[in-house]
Amino acid sequence: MYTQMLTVRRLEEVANAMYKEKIVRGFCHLYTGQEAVCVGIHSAMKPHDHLITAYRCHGWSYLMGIPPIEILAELAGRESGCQRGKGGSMHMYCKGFYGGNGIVGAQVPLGAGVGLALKNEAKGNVCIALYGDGAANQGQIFEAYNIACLWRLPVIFICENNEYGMGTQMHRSSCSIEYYARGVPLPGLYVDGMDVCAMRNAAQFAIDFVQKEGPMIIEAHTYRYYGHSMSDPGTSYRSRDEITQMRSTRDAISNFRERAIGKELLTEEECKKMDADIKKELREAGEKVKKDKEIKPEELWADVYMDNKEVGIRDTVGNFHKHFRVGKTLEKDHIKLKSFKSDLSLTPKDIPIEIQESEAQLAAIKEAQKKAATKEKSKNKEKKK
Ligand SMILES: Cc1ncc(C[n+]2csc(CCOP(=O)(O)OP(=O)(O)O)c2C)c(N)n1
Ligand SMILES: [Mg+2]
Repeated sequence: MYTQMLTVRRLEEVANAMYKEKIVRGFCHLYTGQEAVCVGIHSAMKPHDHLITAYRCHGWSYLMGIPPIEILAELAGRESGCQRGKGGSMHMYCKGFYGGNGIVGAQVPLGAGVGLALKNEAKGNVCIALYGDGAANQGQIFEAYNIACLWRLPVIFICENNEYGMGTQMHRSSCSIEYYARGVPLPGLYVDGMDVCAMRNAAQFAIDFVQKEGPMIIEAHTYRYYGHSMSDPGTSYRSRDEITQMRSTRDAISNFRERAIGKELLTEEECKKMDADIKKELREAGEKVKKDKEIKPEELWADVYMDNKEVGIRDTVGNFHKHFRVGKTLEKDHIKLKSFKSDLSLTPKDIPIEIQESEAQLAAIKEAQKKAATKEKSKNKEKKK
């Protein structure tokens, strides 16, 4: 758990540096400060458990099985990225890990849906759906609680309360900051999210509980050290003192290190060596990624859906893009509802109307281009004459 927490922290340091060098473009939300939440929960999860989170997802991507070098490559938009550079910071996925979601709160009902699939599969696994204090007041969160409770879905709803939603402090956005108690009749646990052992214990309890009793909530009280995203210095709505205070008294990594050394599970030297090795490995990964290339433009519309039922991609008017797959396929591994049968026998008459329209438009465009070319030819002929 110590190496994992350090890896998450150093990974974000490399991401931060790559962003400042303009190698990472677009969005980038760092998880620094919150490492105990992901590492503690992950250490209690079974390999067949599933998870979905919001956009602060680099740490989770690593823990769910994406190698750090593929995460850095994804951030840099390179071909060797876990999504071939097309997802970027907020959209990373692997077996049992459904991202990486940029729409605040949207991952919570999705997580309940994954829970429904798992219940149908009846293999005794659970889905964990994480969201922030900033998402906790949305209607869809309560709708997801409700249906998950009615259907006794094996879902753990985890509110990562880092005290801020962008620049808004929790007291200003929520009339009750007891996020663990807001899902009545769902039971809730309040946990120190800066303590990796507490997070592990809570997750162990919850994984067992939700399989037997249905969903529950965990509030992980944590803190983010950097601003909301790379474009936010993070000091206009909170004081530098507050951040320094958190880092020096509640830091998950240094507190765990002291505890482990105190109990003679680790030595100071071992800790230093682990840190140096991880730093070196990640720095080298960052350098390697910079030399990688981006995908070719025609791959932009590949891998749009996994089980696509339509031959063409809707609304790509004028450019009739077909579904095709280039990236790694997860098809064999993903969960399928028992009642769900994908339609593999599509015949032309089954092609949805939008695509037929699009085909007709494409034909019209081709016709117009042909006409224009003939006109151009005859013009040139005239000129020559
Ligand atoms: C539906 C929706 N509304 C607004 C936004 C803009 N937005 C991005 S992050 C954010 C704050 C979320 O805060 P929180 O859930 O506490 O997560 P944290 O950033 O603290 O991890 C908002 C409002 C969005 N992405 N999606
Ligand atoms: Mg927050």
